Amino acid sequence: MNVRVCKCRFKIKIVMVGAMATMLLVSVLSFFAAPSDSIYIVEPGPKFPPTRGEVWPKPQQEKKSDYFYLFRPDVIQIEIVNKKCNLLNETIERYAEIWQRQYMIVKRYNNISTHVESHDSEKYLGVLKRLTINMSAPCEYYPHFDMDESYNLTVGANSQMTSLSVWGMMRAFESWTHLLYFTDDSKEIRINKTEIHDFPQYKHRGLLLDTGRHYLSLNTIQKTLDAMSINKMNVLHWHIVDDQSFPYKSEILPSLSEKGAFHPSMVYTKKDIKMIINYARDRAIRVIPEIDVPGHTRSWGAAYPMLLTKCYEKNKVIAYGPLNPIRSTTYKILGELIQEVQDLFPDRYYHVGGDEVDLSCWQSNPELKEYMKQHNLTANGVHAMFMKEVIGRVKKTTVPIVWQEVYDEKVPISKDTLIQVWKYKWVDEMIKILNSGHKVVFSSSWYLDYLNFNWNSFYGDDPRLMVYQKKKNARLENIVGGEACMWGEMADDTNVISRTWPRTSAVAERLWSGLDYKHPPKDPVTTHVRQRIEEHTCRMLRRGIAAEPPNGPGFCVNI
Ligand code: CP6
Repeated sequence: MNVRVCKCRFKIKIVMVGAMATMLLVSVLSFFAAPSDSIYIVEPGPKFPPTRGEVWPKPQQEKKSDYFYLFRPDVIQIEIVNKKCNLLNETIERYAEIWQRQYMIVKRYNNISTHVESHDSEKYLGVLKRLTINMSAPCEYYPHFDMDESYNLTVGANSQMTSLSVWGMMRAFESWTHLLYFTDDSKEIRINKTEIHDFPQYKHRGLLLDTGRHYLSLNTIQKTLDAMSINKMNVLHWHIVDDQSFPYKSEILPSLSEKGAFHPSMVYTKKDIKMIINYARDRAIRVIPEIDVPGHTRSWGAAYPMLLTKCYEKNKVIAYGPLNPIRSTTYKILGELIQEVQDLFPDRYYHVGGDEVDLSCWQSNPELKEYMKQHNLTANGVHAMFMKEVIGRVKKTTVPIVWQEVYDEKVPISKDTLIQVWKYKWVDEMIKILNSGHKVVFSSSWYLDYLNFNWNSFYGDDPRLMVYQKKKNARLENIVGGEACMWGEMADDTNVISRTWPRTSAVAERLWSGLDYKHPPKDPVTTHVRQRIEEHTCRMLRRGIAAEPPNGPGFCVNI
C-alpha cells in the first residue's frame, strides 16, 4: 500500500509493509473518511516562518520599502571616498567574500538558459550597480570603550554607507549583509530599498567565555568572534583561567601552565592570544582579559602551592583555598603576571576578578586569624585589602573592571571602574552603585549555562528599564552595558557555540537597540521578533555558526 504524505512543496513517499500497519491505517482512514490514496498528516509548516532581510539587532531608525534591487556581487562597484585605511579595505574584502559565497548558492540553483531576472515584478528596480563608502574620521587601530559605532546606510539608486569611524563601517557592512535575502526558489539575492540611521544604546555589549573549566580551541574562539560581529557585540570578556586549569602560557612564569594546564597542548601562547586579539579587532571587538583573584585560583597551586591559603577544620588542613593575602610572594607573582598580561592585551580595561572568595577558609587559617586579630580586620576586610593591592598593581592608565563583591566590600575604586553585577537582587544593587556615582555592567539575567533559560527570557531584560521602574531619577547613563556569561563547567568545543547562539542574540539586540524605558512594551517578544530571530539563526548557520533552533519546528535553506 502506498501512502502519500504531503508537506508543503515536498512530497515524501512512505511505503508501509505488513498486515498490522495496513490494518491500522485502514481504520484511521475510515474514521476520518479521507481519500484513500492521500492523507495530510504533517503540520503545514513552521509556526514562525523567517522574515526576509531584517537586520538584527534592530536598527534605531529604519525606513523600508517593498521595492527591491537585485544584488549581484559580481556587478556592484564599490567606491571608497576617504583616505587610506587598511582596516577598512580588509573589511570590504571580508564582506565581499561573504557576499560571493552567498552568490555561489544562487549560481548553483540557476540554469542560465532558464534564468529570468525579476523583470516581471512591478517592484523591481534593477540590478544594484554602485555602493559608495564614506568614512570621515581618520583610521583607528584598536577598538575601544568610546569608539563610534554609528552609521548611516542607504540602499537606492545611489547606495551609500557613511560613518565617522572604521568601527561604524563594520557595523554598516554587517547590516547591509542582513538586508540581503534569497527568493523562494533561491535563484536570486534581493535587497529592498532602505534607509537606516543606527547607533548602539549601550557601549559595552559583551560575552564572557570561560576557558578555565574546559579548554576552547582557537577555532571555537574565532567562531565565537564571528558570531559576535554578526550580532554587533563588541567585548569578548576572556575569563582565561580558573580553579580547574591554567591555560594562559606565561613567559615569565612558565610553570603556571606547565603544571596547571589540563594538557601541554591546551594552552594559549602569546602568539595565539595576539592572533585572537587581531581577529577580534578586525570585527570591532575588544578583548578584555580576566585573571580572577583571589578566589577561583586553585590551578595556580599546581606550580605554586605556597600561594594558596590552607583551609583548616579542627586543627587539620583539609583543602587549599583562595590566594594567600598576607604573603608578599603572592603580590610579587601576581604583579608580574598582571604586567605581562597587560603588555599583551591592548585594551585599556582589565578585569581584576574578585568574585566568590571562600572567606571561611581565610577564617579557618591560624596564621590569618592572628593577622586579622592584630589588624582588627574581618575576612571581608582582608578581601578588600587584597583587591586594593591588586588594583594598585595594574597600569596607571588602566581602567579596572570588578565583580560586584569588590564594590560591596567597600574597596576604594575610581568612578570610571566598571562594576559587573551578577548576583540576585540586582535592581537594588544597581541603584546602590549608581547612587554612589559608579558605573555598571549588567549580567545577572544573562547566564547561558542554565539550559532552562531560553532567548525569550533574556530578551526583555533591559537593565536601564529595570532600574527606571524602581527609581526614576537614577543615573541610567552609568549603566554602560552588559555581558552574557558562558561559564564553562558544562561547555566545551562540542557544544559551546550552540549553547551561546542564538540565545546571546537576544542579549545583543537588547544592548544595541535598547527598550523605550518610559513606554515599555507589555511583551517585548512579539511574533515578529520570533520570526526575525528565526531568519537571524538561519543567517548564522549560513555563515558557519552552529546556532540552535530558537522556536521549535522549522527549517533553514541555503546554508
Ligand atoms: N565561575 C566563576 C562561575 C561563577 C562565578 N565565577 C558563577 C557563579 C554562580 C553562578 C554562575 C556563575 N561559575 N569564576 C561568579 C561570577 Cl549562578
